Amino acid sequence: MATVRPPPLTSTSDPPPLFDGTTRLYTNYNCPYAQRVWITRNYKGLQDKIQLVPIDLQNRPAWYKEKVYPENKVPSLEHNGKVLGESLDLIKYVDANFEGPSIFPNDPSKKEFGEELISQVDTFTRNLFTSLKGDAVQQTSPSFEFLENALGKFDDGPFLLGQFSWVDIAYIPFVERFHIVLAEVFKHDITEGRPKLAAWIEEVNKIDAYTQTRIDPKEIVDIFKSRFLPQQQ
Ligand SMILES: N[C@@H](CCC(=O)N[C@@H](CS)C(=O)NCC(=O)O)C(=O)O
Repeated sequence: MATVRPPPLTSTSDPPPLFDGTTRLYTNYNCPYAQRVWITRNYKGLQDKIQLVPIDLQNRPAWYKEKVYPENKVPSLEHNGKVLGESLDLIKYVDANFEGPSIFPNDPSKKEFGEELISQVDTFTRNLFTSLKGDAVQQTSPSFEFLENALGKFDDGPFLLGQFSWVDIAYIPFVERFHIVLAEVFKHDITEGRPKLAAWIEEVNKIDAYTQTRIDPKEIVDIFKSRFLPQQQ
């Protein structure tokens, strides 16, 4: 299903009519954290209930920090007269406060393993970004081995908790980026010798709620080269 992406708001854009009862997800199309909440909104079928408000982070409107979210980051969610932030909290909040299929399993062993994987996700992403300062192929390897092992825990589906869940949503934006960058810049395929990781990426890419949030791989490579890999330019 093709969707239209509204253009990002810049320093010269007027704010939307704030706190008028509309639920708004302030986002940026290139941000992996914001992407988590965008996937959640799409997966739960909330396209008409949660409006996307993209912000140009390079040329931010002053009203965003002053009137919406003092942390001045994306994502944030305007709902019921309040603005909340932090992508992992927002996944939970959207799941708990809106209709649509749940992305949290009921099975206690899946709940427990899910919490364990979420407790590791910041370390996982930090290690990926740190690897770009050294031998990226070698230094990212333990992170992708960790995912390969995690994917072996439940055999009732190809996702991290068997069925698609918030844990897949938390990890995939970062795996998407490093899969592309390692292939394009370092000529390394992170799925080589990792069949479960390969199947997971393939299956996540069958979910419209996710594919609608993907950005052009070339743009990812350009962003990484300019921000994290100046020596590769
Ligand atoms: N811990 C936050 C991280 C959000 C974040 O770092 N967003 C970046 C964009 S990807 C941002 O807004 N950066 C703007 C800034 O730091 O000034 C979350 O999970 O939501």
